[in-house]
Amino acid sequence: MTFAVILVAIVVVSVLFHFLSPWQATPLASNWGSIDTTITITLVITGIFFVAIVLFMAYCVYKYKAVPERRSEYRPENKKLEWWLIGITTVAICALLAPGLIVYNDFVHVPANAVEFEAVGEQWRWSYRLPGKDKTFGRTSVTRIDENNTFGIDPSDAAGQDDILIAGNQIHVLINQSTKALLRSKDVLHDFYVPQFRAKMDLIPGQVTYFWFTPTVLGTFDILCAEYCGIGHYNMRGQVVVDDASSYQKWLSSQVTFADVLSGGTVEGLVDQGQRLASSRGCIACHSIDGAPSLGPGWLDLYGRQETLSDGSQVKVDGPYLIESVIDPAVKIVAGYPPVMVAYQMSDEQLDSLVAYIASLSSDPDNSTSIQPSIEE
Ligand SMILES: [Cu+2]
Repeated sequence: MTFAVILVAIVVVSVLFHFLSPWQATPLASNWGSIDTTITITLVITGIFFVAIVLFMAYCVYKYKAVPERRSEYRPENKKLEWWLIGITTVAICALLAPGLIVYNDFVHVPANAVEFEAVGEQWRWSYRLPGKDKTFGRTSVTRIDENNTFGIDPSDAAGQDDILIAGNQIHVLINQSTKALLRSKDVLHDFYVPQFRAKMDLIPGQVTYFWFTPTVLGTFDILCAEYCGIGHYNMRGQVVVDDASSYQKWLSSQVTFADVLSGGTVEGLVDQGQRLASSRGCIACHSIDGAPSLGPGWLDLYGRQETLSDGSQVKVDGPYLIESVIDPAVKIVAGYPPVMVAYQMSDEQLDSLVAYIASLSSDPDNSTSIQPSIEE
């Protein structure tokens, strides 16, 4: 009897939890209401089966409880019941599968008027490319990827010259405009997921995957990597900003093209160069710049500070120490942090710019003025 009551209680609590739980879906912000419908259909069908099966178990536990002297009934076969079970199960499985197949078919059939953007994932950040005025992306190849050509665009392909390269984790899209997302990965599996759009797709190294969506609500939405991709996975976040036409044009006009990058673009100072490097090489995935806790030591007020190392010794954070930490991070680990950073190869100029950028995040003026060129010619 007790066991039957527990089973009934499990059913009641599960159903109540489903309706009363504070963890409900975020409001929909795209055209993919049909994905919500599919999830609802799945929940209803599996919910009905869950309730029916557990209640049937409770009934059997109660009705057929052990009674001394009573013998088990023997019913070797019941053709009629078997046909019913086969029929109901078949219908239910079709009802579970069919809506998903129909919606997925829509999800990868891109309307002709869709505009495109490309999202490139790597451990552990996002970057984006737009096709530019010719509406055609330039050819890419992994063999062309280097620190100046982070997308691996073929410079000899005319279609690539006007491609717009977006630095940083934020992409803008136009409201009520069908948009195709093309997805590439530089290293391992990632997954592009915007919960409010109900849209997600894996990034697979060596392939270009895609889907489309139409954003229907203005605002900023988080892009989450939804495929476990290494120790910094939790921090692999980006943002998609849904703009109206005028804000979108304003944003677009401030972006640089591949041709700008090839020609050296705008002359930038050492600190700006370091900031761009920190973003493009993914440093900021593990080192926060605003004092927030992160996988490695945060950079806010780091320069000039005394740090305690894992062996108990002290070190002052200066140029040479920072450079050593980039090119050979395992030598001096700050106490309390895991030894997970991989060694980075950078030119002397890049290392200097990175040090200048980290020093610029230090509020102590003595520290920022005492930057020494750390690499002697
Ligand atoms: Cu990822």
